[in-house]
Amino acid sequence: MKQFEGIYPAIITPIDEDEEINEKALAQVIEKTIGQGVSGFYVSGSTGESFLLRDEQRVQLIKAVCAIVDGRCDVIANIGTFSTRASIKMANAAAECGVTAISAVPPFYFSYSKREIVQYYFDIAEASGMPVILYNIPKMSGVSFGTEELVELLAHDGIVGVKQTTMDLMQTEALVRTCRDKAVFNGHDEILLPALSVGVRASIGSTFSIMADVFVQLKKAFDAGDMERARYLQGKGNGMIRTLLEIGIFPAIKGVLKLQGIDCGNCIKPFQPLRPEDYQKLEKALVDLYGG
Ligand code: NGF
Repeated sequence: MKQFEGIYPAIITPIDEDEEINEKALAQVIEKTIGQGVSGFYVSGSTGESFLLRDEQRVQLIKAVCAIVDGRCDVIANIGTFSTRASIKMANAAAECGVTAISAVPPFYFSYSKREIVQYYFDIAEASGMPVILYNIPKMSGVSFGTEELVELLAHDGIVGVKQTTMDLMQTEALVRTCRDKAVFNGHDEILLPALSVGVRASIGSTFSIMADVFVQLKKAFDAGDMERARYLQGKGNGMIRTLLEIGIFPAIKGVLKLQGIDCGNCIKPFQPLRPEDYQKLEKALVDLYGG
């Protein structure tokens, strides 16, 4: 079974003024982060504003990322959407684009039963034949997976991992220990170091698009047993994350990329453009992170 290890930016979706995908900026973000040592990309996720994109835009995005990456690292595509049938259609399209694996946010809005959610994942895995990574993001999806439920899902041959966008490190530790042949991804960048300490080997995160180097170095320091440096780097990253969260994480990430010289446009409305005072805060956070 494929081993997933390292830092995976949950990539933003650059758009132009008409809210169409800007593939040139996408390529710039990908090249910058590959240069910083990432292991792959998580595309069409929350950070990618996937639920604000039209279906054909999601496919365009996945196709563009696969073409730009061109086999240099992994591409994981979130294909989850409102119905099982639509998710399978998106999974098949992603498979044709050449992704390494697919991932799926649980079905939301209607409060589905556990039985319905489990079957949703089994149906996607069986119909697509693609390796599936579960997407545990209770804060946004409203679906709180229990540990036993995740273990049951992970027992399926087609389900190869889970992305834990939760602060529940007790659950993450239990999954790493119990499901040894599966990939457990950390999903909150601000707790990468604690997640590594419970045995996690890979992390998917939105802020890696702007500071992958910090987190690549953090993991290297952890692996070398240099805890002082690992803690220092987590603290550096968290300084930036505090500012991003204060402003609004996804618009703020695009704001930082703009300050770094890559104009990815705004987020899709109803997200609002950043204000001058937001840029001032981001400029300061960048100086604190990388120096003047
Ligand atoms: O933004 C959220 C919402 N989570 C992201 C990440 O898990 C999203 C996380 O990096 C993701 O993987 C995706 O795009 O699908 C946070 O932004 C970061 O830890 C700051 O809190 O929970």
